[in-house]
Amino acid sequence: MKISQAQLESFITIDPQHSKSWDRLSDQLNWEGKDVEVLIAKIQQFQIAVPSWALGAGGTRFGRFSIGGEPRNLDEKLEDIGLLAQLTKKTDAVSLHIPWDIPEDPKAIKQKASELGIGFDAMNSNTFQDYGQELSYKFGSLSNADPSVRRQAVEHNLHVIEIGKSLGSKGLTVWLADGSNFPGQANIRKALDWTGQSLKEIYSGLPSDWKLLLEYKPYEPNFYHTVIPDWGTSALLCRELGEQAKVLVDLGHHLPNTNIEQIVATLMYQNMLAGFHFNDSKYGDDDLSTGSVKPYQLFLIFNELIGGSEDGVQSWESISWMIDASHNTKDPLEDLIQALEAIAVSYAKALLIDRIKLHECQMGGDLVGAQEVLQEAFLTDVRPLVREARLRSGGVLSPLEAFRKLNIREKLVSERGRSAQATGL
Ligand SMILES: [Mn+2]
Repeated sequence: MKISQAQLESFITIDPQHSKSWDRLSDQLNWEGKDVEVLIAKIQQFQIAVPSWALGAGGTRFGRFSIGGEPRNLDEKLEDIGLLAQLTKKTDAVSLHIPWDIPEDPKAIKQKASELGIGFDAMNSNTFQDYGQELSYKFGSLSNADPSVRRQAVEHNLHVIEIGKSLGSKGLTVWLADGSNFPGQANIRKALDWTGQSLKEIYSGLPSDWKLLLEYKPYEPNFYHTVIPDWGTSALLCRELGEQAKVLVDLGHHLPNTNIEQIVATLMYQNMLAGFHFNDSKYGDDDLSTGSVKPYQLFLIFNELIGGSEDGVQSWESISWMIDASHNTKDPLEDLIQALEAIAVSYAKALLIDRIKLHECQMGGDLVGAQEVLQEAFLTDVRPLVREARLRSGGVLSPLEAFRKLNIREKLVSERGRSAQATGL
């Protein structure tokens, strides 16, 4: 389904409440010497990809509760992202998961996506689950002790690149579930070596204008050792591959209290940051809505991202942005609307940081002043700025309100059925 312009009209009209709050905030920003038009343009340009697996209700190992009206095929997944794009103007790309999203007719899918204003972000391969392939990944894929399993996993990734090429994607994301559950089970050094060799074969099939995004994760689904547990191991492997390979940071893939903004700063320092998978967590890879638990951490991450790009160590444009969360108790579309909003708000707050003053405080050892500079920006209510940017892009004032008042979920349920479950993960 697509929302007609007429339906959207009542959510776009000038709202006196918004006008008042926007007048107040823009006056304040002008007074502080900030260029409001530049801020708006930056927020408008910032687009975050949505993965196909975030459109259905996720599950846990204990079960899955369907939300109803979930997309049943790739066409419907694109339609859902089209809806999000219409309302929020904050997403313009989908990240596909192979084998679940293999297009029967790539040309037709590409056409449909472009009609919805959607492009194809990085492709995702699957070597963490057996899904009809010949050899099992029970004991690993790219790191498997059996060379024929490694070969199969390499071939799969090369196949994913081919599918991506037919759709206009420019990236391959590799998340490796490989590892071991018990001490002694795997030869840790050899598993890493085999992984490096397998990745080299995949990398050699990468088109020259693509990038390889290599993810890391400390534990789960393996609980004793993970082959690529941290950013350092990922960076080490990327270094061996070449310039097109960079480290992908998934916010949920860290042990509790890890200083993620430091990892971002360190990777940018080496021009090694491939991109982000946004989500939030309390304990582990919880896949909670971005910004729901630690909004200050997200703001500090954006502080490093903006600082690194403004200082010229790594360009903003070279970084990929994606949401990677799939919650099991929320309406997935409402969850994504909230996440897109939280990301935009964090980014907007970080844009307000007085970087000259922060630099002076850092150089002068004024730690109190530095904290004030950061919190001054963080505590500013930037929602009128984010709304104004969205309205000017043709989005609605409040995407969540529009989603609910237009009864979009009910319409999807009647169109697709109460028990329609999204395909894939
Ligand atoms: Mn991820």
